[in-house]
Order: sequence, then structure tokens, then C-alpha cells
Amino acid sequence: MTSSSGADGAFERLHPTEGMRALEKERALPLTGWQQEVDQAHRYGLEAADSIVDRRISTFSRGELPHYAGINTFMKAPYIEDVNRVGEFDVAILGVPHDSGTTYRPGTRFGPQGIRRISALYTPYNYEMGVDLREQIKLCDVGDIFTIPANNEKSFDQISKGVAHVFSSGAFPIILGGDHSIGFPTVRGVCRHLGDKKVGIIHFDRHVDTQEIDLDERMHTCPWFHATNMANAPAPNLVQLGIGGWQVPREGVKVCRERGTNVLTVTDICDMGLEAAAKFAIERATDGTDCVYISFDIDCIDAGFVPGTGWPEPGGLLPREALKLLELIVRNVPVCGLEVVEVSPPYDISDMTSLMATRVICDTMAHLVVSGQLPRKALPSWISSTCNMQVDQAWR
Ligand SMILES: [Mn+2]
Repeated sequence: MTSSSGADGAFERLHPTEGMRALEKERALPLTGWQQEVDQAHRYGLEAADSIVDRRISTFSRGELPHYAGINTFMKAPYIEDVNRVGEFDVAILGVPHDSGTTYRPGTRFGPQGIRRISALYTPYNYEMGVDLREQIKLCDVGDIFTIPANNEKSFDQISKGVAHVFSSGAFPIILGGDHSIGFPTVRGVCRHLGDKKVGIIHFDRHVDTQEIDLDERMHTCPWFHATNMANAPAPNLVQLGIGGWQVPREGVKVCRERGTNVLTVTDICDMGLEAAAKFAIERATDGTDCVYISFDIDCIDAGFVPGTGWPEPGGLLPREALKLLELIVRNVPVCGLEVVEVSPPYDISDMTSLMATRVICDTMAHLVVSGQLPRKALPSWISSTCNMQVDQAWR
């Protein structure tokens, strides 16, 4: 940097960086949503005590602030107790507290609570993107699916019914897992309302999760075998990013090979570069499909960054690599839903795994805003109002 970088900012205007551009982007954002939140806090939570100088503060905490206070929904979004209202929102957060599909260490039933709790740390504004979710979309939290402990199949039926309800309402579904066995029933819920349309799946993971059964049941090692049995979710449109290491069962590898799924290892992604890897994923996931579902297993990121997970596997993606891949993909495909799975708070340290999951979710919402996919102006063309319960064949 030379002396031409004067106090008037002339150098920065001539040579804009992301950091400098972001300063300008913030200027364009409204504060309407924030003002509404302040007004509501005064109505619901009383004006602050007389000694409080900042009169935006209320007596009872009723919004974003303070970040350590309040009842946690995801980012303190309104809790929609009446799920019949979910279609009034652009995005619905939906918890799936299910870990009966876990084959090693349990605890992901606490994933939705863990993610919600630490999500209170976030503001709705992202600096680089110049996005303020409070100002730009209507977010709600519909709470959790009533899962049935120790019964995967009954839980799967509950999950598919719940996801189908949210998906068909037009609200963009964001699912907080739960172990990865939920990937089958979540996609089945989507497929029930696709009519003759098709969905590609982009799957971030260290593990392939494609075997038919594990320990005699449909466990978290099995979702994509059963999801890609559905005609609406063809296996050639399944893209698996970050696969590798010592926890990839050979039974699953055989299925990937036979069905022609698309696998990139961490080395592939690093050697190709993130842009080429994202291009590969987009081409394969969108070839002949109408929309893309994103299944983000938090363990795709190196175990050193995400200790709170069911099957930690060293050698994964760096957080910034995973987040950049997510950006390049979400901004360039029609996304129909997102799930973030395998966060296990009992094994987490300093909430770092839950925090990473929150980051994936908030980044995805912001990329959907930047790419014009949210807020939704109309019901996406891939959503069919008819519920087809016959999308999957009976199992056993
Ligand atoms: Mn995994």
C-alpha cells in the first residue's frame, strides 16, 4: 500500500476489494425489519427502565439482543406452533432429533437444540455478502418432528410426512439433523410432491452412505441407497463431495459403482480447484433434473474443526473450502431444500460443531438471497400440490 491511500478513500474506490465493497453494500440495506423488532419489543416487553439511555432497549428481551438471553428458536425466528401457517414464510427451520440410525456414537438427537442454541450468537447480517436476512426474508422455526426413539421406520414415516408438509407449502425447508439416516425420509418427503419432476442430490460427506442395510436396519450409512431407488431421485444425479478415508464401507462403494453416482475425494476437490469441483457437481446434479437438494453432513469438514459428530474422520475439507463450494453451488442451481446432519452436541467442544452447522445454514440462506431464489415470488415449478405416497417401494 502506498501513500496514495488517502483519508478520502480514493485508493479504495479505484481498487475495490471485497472488504471495501462490503462497506458500500451495507449502505443499501434497509433497517425496516430491525425497527419492527424494536417496536414489537416495546409492545410485548415494555419500555426500558428510566435509567436506560438507549431507548431501543425493552425491559424484557424480545428479539435478537442480548445474544445470551431469550428462548432459542433458530436465530430467534418466530416459533410457528401452528404448522398450517408455514406457507406464510420464505424459509422454515425444521428439527429432526433422531439418532436411532447411528452405528457408532449417538447424540445427534440433540443436534437441533445445539444448533438453535448457538445460532443465537449470529446477527442476521453478513459482512462480505451485504445480506441482512431480517430485512430480506421471512424466516420461521416450526420446531421438531415427533420422532420415535428406537424405531427408524416409524420415525422415517413421521419425517417424510413433516418434510412433505413444509416443502409443499412453498416455504424453503431447512432441516436440522439428526443422524444421516434421515436423508432418505427427507428426500422421500420432497419426492412425494415432485409429480413427474426430478431432484438431484448434492451430498457433502466423508462417507458414501449408499449401502442397503447396516446392522440389519436402514441406518445412517444407508440413506442414498433408498433415496435413489425413487424414480424422482436418480442415482446418476447424486454427487458426493469429500468422500474418503478409513470409514467408507465396501458394500456402499459397490453400490456407488453399480448405480453410477458421482464421487469426488478431498484430493480431487483440491487438485481440480473449488470452481472446477463445483462445476462438476452442478453438471451432474442438474443433468435432466428440475431442482437440487443439498445434504450437508458436518463430518465432510476435517474432524479437527467438528469434533461433535457421530463418525469423525480426519482429512476432510477445510471449513473455508466447504463454505466456498457451498457458495459456488447454491448460487448456481435451483435449490429445493437443505439438511445439515450429524451434529452431536454431547461430543462437541465450545459449540464449534453446532456453530459450523449454523454457518452452513446462514450462508445457504444468504446465497439464495444473492442469487434471487429467496424471497420466493411464486411457488417453484417443481412443487406439485398432489401428494404421491407411492414414490418409494415398500421395504421388507
Ligand atoms: Mn458422514
